[in-house]
Amino acid sequence: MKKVLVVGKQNAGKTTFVRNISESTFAGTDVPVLDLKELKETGETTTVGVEVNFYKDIAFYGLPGQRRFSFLWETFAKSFDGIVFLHPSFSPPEEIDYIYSFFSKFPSFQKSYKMLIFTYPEKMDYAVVNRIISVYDLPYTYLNPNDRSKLLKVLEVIENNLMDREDVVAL
Ligand SMILES: Nc1nc2c(ncn2[C@@H]2O[C@H](COP(=O)(O)OP(=O)(O)OP(=O)(O)O)[C@@H](O)[C@H]2O)c(=O)[nH]1
Ligand SMILES: [Mg+2]
Repeated sequence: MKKVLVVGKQNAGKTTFVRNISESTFAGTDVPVLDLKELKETGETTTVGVEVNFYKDIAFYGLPGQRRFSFLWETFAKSFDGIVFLHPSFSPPEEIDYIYSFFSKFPSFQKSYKMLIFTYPEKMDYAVVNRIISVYDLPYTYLNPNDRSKLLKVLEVIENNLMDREDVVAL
């Protein structure tokens, strides 16, 4: 069983990505977001634990986007075969810079399959996307993770790139 981490900032689309692999096998940990001024729910949700789903023999782990849950990133970063960075096409790069530097410190990172996925393709900011592509030099694509047929194509690419890699050994 291969292990792929799905990381990225809050609202990048990680839960949507992991859930749409297959609704029936999804295990999630979202809770409603509270507006602390109004003391009412905003109608949005955020992930407060780790979510998981399976595509063939690959386990996808969606990690929470908020930095206050980065103790969970730590645990899951100990061993992985692939890492998918989701980033909204219009968001300044600070958060992906932070997340990339966090995960790149772990021994699994170097040999892992890495991919950049720009979400919200309809809101694309070329300056942002070009800056990120040029800094990280990783395979990348655009995807609204609500678009399941495109998501399945992306999963196939990830699977093909993971196949001929050795399983990672936890250190
Ligand atoms: N229009 C559009 N909406 C998107 C896209 N990706 C995600 N969304 C929506 O954005 C909202 C938040 O998406 P989530 O998948 O919950 O985001 P997340 O990355 O899991 O966020 P956290 O768990 O808080 O870190 C949902 O309503 C999604 O349907 C996209 O590419 N385009
Ligand atoms: Mg989430």
